[in-house]
Amino acid sequence: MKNSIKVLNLIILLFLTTSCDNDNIVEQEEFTSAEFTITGELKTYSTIKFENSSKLANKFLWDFGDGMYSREREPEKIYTQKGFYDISLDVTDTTTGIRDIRIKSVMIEYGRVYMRGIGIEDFPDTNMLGQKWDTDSDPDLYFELFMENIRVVDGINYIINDLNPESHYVYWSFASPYLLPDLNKPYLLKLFDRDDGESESIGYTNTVQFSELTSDVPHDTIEVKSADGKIVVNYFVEWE
Ligand SMILES: [Ca+2]
Ligand SMILES: [Ca+2]
Repeated sequence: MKNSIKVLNLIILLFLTTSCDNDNIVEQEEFTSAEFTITGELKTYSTIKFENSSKLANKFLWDFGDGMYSREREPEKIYTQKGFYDISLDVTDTTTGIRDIRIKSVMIEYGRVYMRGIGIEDFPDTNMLGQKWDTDSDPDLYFELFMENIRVVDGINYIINDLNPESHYVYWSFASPYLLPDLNKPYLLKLFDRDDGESESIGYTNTVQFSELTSDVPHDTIEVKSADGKIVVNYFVEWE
């Protein structure tokens, strides 16, 4: 009898232990937890998407770290300022009242570049034949800005006639800042002299990709030269 009670106790103990273990496993697997991933370019004025992979939660509160909040399950977000942001997702299972929070930090870089003017620091005195740009008077200068093979700014309206030959410095300020449509494409500037309705090429600069410059401390001016170094151009830019 004594032995059989012992065996029974052991069986009950085993059963309890097993069922306890099972309960624990079930609880751990189905515990409310907050989790998310961030997709998209981490740049200002880019749409960033938040994929919500939280478990056992039906109430969500997103804090984007810039004073903005959302209660959507999978919100989208556009940052307009460069900086570090702590993004938190606070989830609740309203039936159990269990809550969890997940925080991730992101660095948002500049996503926009405006050009507000172009400065010509220098250009050659003469053409390839060694002739002056203008036989009767001083050179007459204008530019065209290209993105790949597309002319994005036609500077013919900004032409400066009869430049002082002693000073090759010219600064063109745009009436309204020009937003560069694609920072990943190469930009270059072509310079022309114009007489009697005909344009003569002075030359063009090396290309610059503004996307390579957006992670750095932003500069107000970016200097670009021609391959032979005779044309020196400054882009005056603003970052956003
Ligand atoms: Ca000329
Ligand atoms: Ca002239």
